[in-house]
Amino acid sequence: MKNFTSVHDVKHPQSLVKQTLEIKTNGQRSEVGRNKTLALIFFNPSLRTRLSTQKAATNLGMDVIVINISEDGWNIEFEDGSVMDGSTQEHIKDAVKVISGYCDLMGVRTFANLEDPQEDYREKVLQKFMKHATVPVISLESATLHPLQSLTDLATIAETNISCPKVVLSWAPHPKALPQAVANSFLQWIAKTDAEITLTHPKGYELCEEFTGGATITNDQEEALANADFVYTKNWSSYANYGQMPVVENDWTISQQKMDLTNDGKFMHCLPIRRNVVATDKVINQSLVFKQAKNREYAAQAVLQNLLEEL
Ligand code: AN0
Ligand code: CP
Repeated sequence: MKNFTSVHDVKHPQSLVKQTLEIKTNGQRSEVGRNKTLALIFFNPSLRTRLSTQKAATNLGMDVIVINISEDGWNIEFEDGSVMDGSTQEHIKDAVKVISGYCDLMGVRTFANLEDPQEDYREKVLQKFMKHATVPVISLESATLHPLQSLTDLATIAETNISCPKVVLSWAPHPKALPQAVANSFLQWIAKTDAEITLTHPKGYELCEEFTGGATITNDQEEALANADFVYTKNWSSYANYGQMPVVENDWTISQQKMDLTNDGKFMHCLPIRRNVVATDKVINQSLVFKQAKNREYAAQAVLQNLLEEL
């Protein structure tokens, strides 16, 4: 594995899932990262990704340096050839080259701006890192994908040992427009498993077709939930009407009554979650969300280990 930015960077996604669970079972400590440094660059907030990746790196004996670049760094210029006489002070190509000199692996978090779909879907910021970094790049969530989360989600499903599970990906309400990254990425990874996947969302919240192949799609949430083994829930804003939030008439919050339609289904969410908006307290309290959050550490460690072995 040369970089970790999507499922396409991974030769055998199922082996990486297995490796994640082996790390969980057999203990985390190793010295494979001794004398190596991981740089974590955040353009956007994070709790889980930041701490789990940092912990995973420490488990491998690595040193970690972290910067919230939007707050602590100079204002970054992204356009090639621009005359930088305005508010930006440092060009991305210079910043990434400099960061490369301080580390052996580099992680970057950069959310969608939800204004220009072309810019987001061609991964403007992540691609600049890929272009200018001289060390492997790990996505800590990009404009359109969140592969560390998806690897974790597959491992969390796999450790329940339900074969050919029925997995539902359901849209849920949220007061602010959110990216499609978690949902896109989950679909991309779950397609590599034996799961039967149903996607449900209100009209107007269709995802980019690049990611929905192989999924059964319905606007009827209750129909989708029938007999589900896993209910993966996430809000996202419109893709077609990019970044907008078309009005939704029905109640899409996941309640206990809705979970009762499932096959004793397990509720999943990447967190952070708006309680009693996305799902009710009762549903969240009986869910897999904390297992998912903890599994982020093992997934990050599996990814770091693979990248370190190829240095
Ligand atoms: C982000 C998102 O929806 O992409 C991060 C999720 C891991 N969520 C929020 O901004 C609330
Ligand atoms: N699930 C997840 O990526 O959480 P953070 O945004 O807190 O890192």
